[in-house]
Formats: sequence, C-alpha cells, structure tokens
Amino acid sequence: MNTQQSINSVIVGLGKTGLSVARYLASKNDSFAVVDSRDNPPNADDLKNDYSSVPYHFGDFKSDWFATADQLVVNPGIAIATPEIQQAKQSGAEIIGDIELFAREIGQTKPIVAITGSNGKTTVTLLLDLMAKKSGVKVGTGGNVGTPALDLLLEEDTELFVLELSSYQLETSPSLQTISAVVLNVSEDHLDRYDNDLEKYAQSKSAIYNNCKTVIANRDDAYSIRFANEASDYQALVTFGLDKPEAGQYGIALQAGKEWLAKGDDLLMTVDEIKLPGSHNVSNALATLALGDAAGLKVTAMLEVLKEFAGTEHRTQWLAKFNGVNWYNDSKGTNVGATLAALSGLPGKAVLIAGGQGKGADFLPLQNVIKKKAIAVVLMGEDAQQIADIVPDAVTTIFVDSMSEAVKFAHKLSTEAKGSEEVNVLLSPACASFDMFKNYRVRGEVFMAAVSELEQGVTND
Ligand code: UMA
Ligand code: ADP
Repeated sequence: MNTQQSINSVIVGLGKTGLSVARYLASKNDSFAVVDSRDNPPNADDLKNDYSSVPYHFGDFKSDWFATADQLVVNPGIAIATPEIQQAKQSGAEIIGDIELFAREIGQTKPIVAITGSNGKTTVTLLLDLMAKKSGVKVGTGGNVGTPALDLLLEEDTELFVLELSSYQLETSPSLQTISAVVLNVSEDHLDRYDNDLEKYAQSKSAIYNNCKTVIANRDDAYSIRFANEASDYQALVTFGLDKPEAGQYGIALQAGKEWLAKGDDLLMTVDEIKLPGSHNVSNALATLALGDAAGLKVTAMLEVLKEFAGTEHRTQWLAKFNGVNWYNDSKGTNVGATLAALSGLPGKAVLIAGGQGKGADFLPLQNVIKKKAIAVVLMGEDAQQIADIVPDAVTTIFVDSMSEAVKFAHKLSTEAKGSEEVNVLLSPACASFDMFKNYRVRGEVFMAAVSELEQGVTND
C-alpha cells in the first residue's frame, strides 16, 4: 500500500455503505482510503479484490489519513461524535455520509422521495416502490431499507428515487433536495447515540424537511407537525392523520357506517380494504398516498397496492395458527413505539415475548397496553429486568435464556389461557437484538424455526 500518495477521501466504516462509496469514488477517479474499527469488517474481501491499490486499515480508527483528508465519508453506524472524527473535523476535513454524495450527484435532476420516522419507514418505502412500479415509473429504491443509495446510480434511466433515511443518515446529508418527504413519527429509539436526549434524536430527523417541495406531516405526531411548521422553504404542506381531513389533506372519513381513507371530501377506499393490519398501517397508508401523490403517482395504482401488499418479514408477520393460538413475528419491533403499535393492533389477548438491548429507552409507555392486552410477558436479553419493572403485578412475567425456551413457555401460557377471546403469541422485543443475535432478521428466523418445530410436534401428537 502506498500511503505517500495524497488521499482526498477517507471512507470510515466499510459494510454495504462503505463498499458503495468505494464504487462511487472509484468511478469518479477520486483517491481514497478505507478504515474500519473492526478487525474483519463485512465486504473486506470485495474491497481487496475490486480495488487492490486502495489503502485500507482495519482494527481501529487511528490513522494519519484522517488529518490530511479533504473529506471523511462516514458509515451511518458510526457516531459523528467519535473523537477521531471530531479531530479530523477540526483539522479541516468535511464530514459527510453516502446520502450526501448521492444528493450532490442527483441535485434536482431527478425527483427524490424521502422517508424517515421511528417506525414504519420500510413499510412506507416498500409501498411507494410498488406504487411507482404499478404507475409505470422506473423507480430506484434504497437507503436504510438495504440497497445503499449510491448503488442506485448503477441503474440507468431511473425516473424516481425513493429513499428510506435513518436519523444517522440525515445527520450527514445537508444537500438532499426532495420532491416530497415525511417524518412519519418520533418515539424513543437510538437514545444511546443521542446522549439519552429524545429532542436531539428527533431534531436529526427534522433535516428531511430542508429543501423539500411538498412537506408531508403526521397530524397525530407532535414532532412531525412541529418540524413541518418550522420548515421554511417548501411549496406545499400536506398533512395526514386518523381524524377527518380538511380540504387537500389526508385522513379518515365516516360514510354509511364505514371508515374511508379520504383526501379532503374525496373518499378513496375503505379502511378494511387495506391488507396490512393495525391502525399504525392506516397511518402508513395515508402517508404513502400523500407522498406518492406529490410525486405524481397514479391514485388508482396506489390504491390497488394498498389492497394487495400484505407486508414484509419480521413486521407483525402472521406465522401460523395451531391449538387455537395465532403466532406473530414482529422481530423488527426494535423500539417501544413499534411494540406498542403491534400489541395494541392485535385482536384479543397475547403472550408477549420481548427483551434485548433497550438502547436507553424508557419502557413505561408499554405499561397500559400490557395491562390491557397481555396474558403474560416472556422476557430475555440484557435489559429484560427493565421491562419487568414496568409490567403490572397482575401479569405473569417469566425470564428465559433462549428463544426456544421463550417459545416453549409462550406455548404453555397461551394454551392455558384460551377462552372466549382470540389468543396470540407475539414476538415484539421493543429492543435491539445484538446481545443475543446477529441482527433482528436472525432473531426473527430463530423464532420462526422454533415456532415451526413446535407446530410440527403439536400437529404430530
Ligand atoms: N461498525 C464499527 N466500526 C466501523 C464500522 C461499523 O464498529 O468502522 C459497526 C457499528 O456498530 C455499526 C455497524 O457496524 O452500527 C454497522 O455497520 P455495517 O457494516 O453493518 O453497515 P452497513 O452494512 O453499511 O449498513 C448501513 C446501515 N446500518 C446502520 O445504520 C447501523 C443499514 O441500516 C443500511 O441498510 C445500510 O447502511 C444501507 O444504507 C441497518 C440499520 O440497522 C438496517 N439501521 C438502523 C435502523 O434501521 O434502526 C438505523
Ligand atoms: P422501520 O423501517 O421504521 O423500522 P418498519 O416498517 O420496518 O419500520 O416497521 C417496524 C415495526 O414498527 C413494525 O413491525 C410495526 O410493529 C411497527 N410500525 C410500523 N409502522 C408503524 C407506525 N406508523 N407507528 C408505530 N409503529 C409502527
């Protein structure tokens, strides 16, 4: 490796994002190096194979490259407050993320729709992707949902970009310009990255409304509405909420004893035609219609998608019904707001399986819904006791060490509780998974495998 050559950019953190940044910078003939604090980061082999002359350093951030680089392109998983990054900033380096490079490349040449919020981002993003396709629009969908934004540039002729953006990505993308954008909602999450300060975390999301033509805001969420009102340079502000809408806004109207999705006085479709379950998904549907409308998608195509899309894995996903009990996998319920929505949206009662890493969250907002809906709570992981502390005394609480044990207890408790009301078992941890699993997907898969094994045993009995 030749460390003498001048390095314009340092990619900080490899993974999917870092590799996409490497591809992009290489296509621009920029000189760059890569650092990652992990000894063996994901995609290291791809980097070494595809860019064999690019200098890299793995294992820590200690590098003289930071002091001389023009810019650091930082992976969203790394806090900007990291001392080495702050030091580089003081030495004059610009600190940006992959979304900033994407935004600078696109400018206003193509429309971008952007979605953030504590919960519902992926659901809204995937709905919009399908709606654009059904409207005959060539769409590139990525960001936090999985495909790094810069990799979307590899496709030609894209007519519309749909980006799911995390608060981390919004911290480092000041040039983003959008045709429509939304803060779906704000509830406690990632507080470990924001000095335990909800306002700080929320503020990072407000940046999505800068340079946005049509600001979409949630009337039922104080942060969303506040940030929209604070934004200054938009052309239109469109709101959505679960109440009756005013002219030009989205909401729910009552007609002939039925609830309807409505834009002003226009009735669009009945709420019970939405395939996704729960009132949080009604809110997501309204947000999607508002975003898609502002981006010029066809209303008929959008409504068809709402009638067809059944959701995606690990998000209040129905798995099976045996012994009269429904089993749901909501492993992506990684914060209190998500678990609140999942548990309150289920018909009847539930055994809730929860726990993991709480990320500094306060679990108290779950107390009422647990009191109302939970037969029992089965807890695992690092912050299990913190959840147990808010479970009302009348609700059985059990601690377990593994997912298979959790499933066994949930089976026993739910079978014993069967009565007149529907009974469910819901995995919705309200926590991150990293203390026990590689990620939420693996946690969900381990749960699904344990449920499937149990089902086979039960049906073979
Ligand atoms: N890390 C280090 N040192 C490094 C680099 C990373 O310790 O030098 C660790 C950090 O704990 C970090 C984690 O590795 O959190 C993530 O690194 P990664 O290699 O998995 O990152 P990518 O593959 O580039 O994934 C990132 C997003 N990850 C995060 O923001 C943590 C992905 O979102 C995103 O899909 C991807 O870019 C493409 O844009 C994931 C996520 O969990 C799904 N996001 C959070 C969420 O949804 O709650 C914000
Ligand atoms: P994100 O990408 O923001 O994590 P997802 O669409 O993947 O959001 O949904 C994650 C979980 O959050 C779901 O399993 C569901 O329980 C919950 N959820 C989805 N939409 C909402 C919403 N609008 N409000 C509250 N919770 C929601």
